[in-house]
Amino acid sequence: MAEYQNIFTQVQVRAAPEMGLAEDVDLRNRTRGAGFSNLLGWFGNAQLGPIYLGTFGVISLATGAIWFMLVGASFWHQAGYNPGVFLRDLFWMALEPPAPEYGLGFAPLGEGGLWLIASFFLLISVMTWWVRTYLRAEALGMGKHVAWAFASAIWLFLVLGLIRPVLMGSWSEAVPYGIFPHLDWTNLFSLTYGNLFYNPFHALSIVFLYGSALLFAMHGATILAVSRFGGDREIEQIVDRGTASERAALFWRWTMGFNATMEGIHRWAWWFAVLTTLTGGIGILLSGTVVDNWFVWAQDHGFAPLN
Ligand code: 07D
Ligand code: 07D
Repeated sequence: MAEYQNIFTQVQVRAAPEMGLAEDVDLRNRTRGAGFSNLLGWFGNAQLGPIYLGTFGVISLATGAIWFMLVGASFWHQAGYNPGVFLRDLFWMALEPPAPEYGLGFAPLGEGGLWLIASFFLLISVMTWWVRTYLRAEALGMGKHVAWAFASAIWLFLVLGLIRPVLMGSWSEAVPYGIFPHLDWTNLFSLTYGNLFYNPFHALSIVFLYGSALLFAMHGATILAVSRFGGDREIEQIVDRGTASERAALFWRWTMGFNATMEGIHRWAWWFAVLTTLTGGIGILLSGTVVDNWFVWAQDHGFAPLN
């Protein structure tokens, strides 16, 4: 039986490109053409474009590229301008923030100043990308769910690199740019504050992270399992329940006694994802500002052994 395949689909539609809405959109900000790619078609929609750049898109891409190039230039310098060393040590090199003695002041370029400049550009890049998600949703008459979810990730990002360092009075508290060095920073953070596992907000963040994976797996699997009954048209099924929705709901009521609704499952997913970084940011913000040692804090609150 010919079935519609949801991913790695063998059927790729080819027609005139869908150019999308034109009302109230400044078309000068949008690329004119659109193409098709088989490769993209294996992963999702085969159509590439039109892409809306706009002022914020351009600022975001430009400042993001500057951040990336500054970090890369620092690595290139550290590698002694040797391509072999650069490639060999790429994952271990770091652009570090200034040392504690500089506090929140500026530092010489080679001693953290470059980290400050690069961070400024990264901040602009992430914030303008957020504005872009908000404005593009508004232009399409959509809700702002993506922008607010992204804002939750940005909250953790800001706590890690801006808000907490400012509260602690030193840029040295911020995260270095580097693949393994940022993992070393994460490990050291946990050790410095007496084992992050005893930070209840870290625990909550893990609950929502694991929960997100579980919910995503359950929802993705459920929709794939009923796509042969039209379940992948899930949004229509919210207002007009068909056999796919009925079966999907019944499956979960049979196996666990309860089912989410076709609409509600997306709210579950949204909240779980959003709460991962929202609770995480609270946990990081409290570390070193309000609580110096999470293990001792847990002892005080009766959930870590006293000796
Ligand atoms: C799959 C979407 C695509 C995004 C990707 C990331 C860069 C950075 C540039 C060195 C799911 C693109 C990466 C542009 C490289 C330069 C100049 C998202 C997807 C593919 N981390 N972290 C990674 C970041 C923090 C931790 C990988 C960023 C905290 C652990 C990647 C931030 C802590 C592990 C990465 C950030 C922390 C990682 C894969 C910012 C606590 C891993 C990420 C801006 C939360 C994993 C070697 C991924 C790994 C990993 C990027 C912050 C912990 C390099 C941009 C400080 C324990 N982190 N991270 O797929 O393999 O995300 O590390 O806040 O095990 Mg990290
Ligand atoms: C980082 C949000 C910001 C990212 C943004 C993206 C770009 C790139 C480019 C697309 C990830 C910007 C993107 C610039 C664009 C392209 C190409 C989200 C970010 C805006 N932990 N831990 C968490 C676990 C331990 C530690 C969260 C597990 C140890 C620290 C998560 C374990 C120690 C921090 C989590 C474990 C430790 C965390 C992150 C197990 C280390 C954080 C959630 C099983 C030895 C962070 C409160 C997330 C946090 C965090 C999981 C262990 C340290 C739930 C499962 C005990 C310092 N840990 N952890 O979504 O919020 O991050 O903590 O052992 O800061 Mg942890």
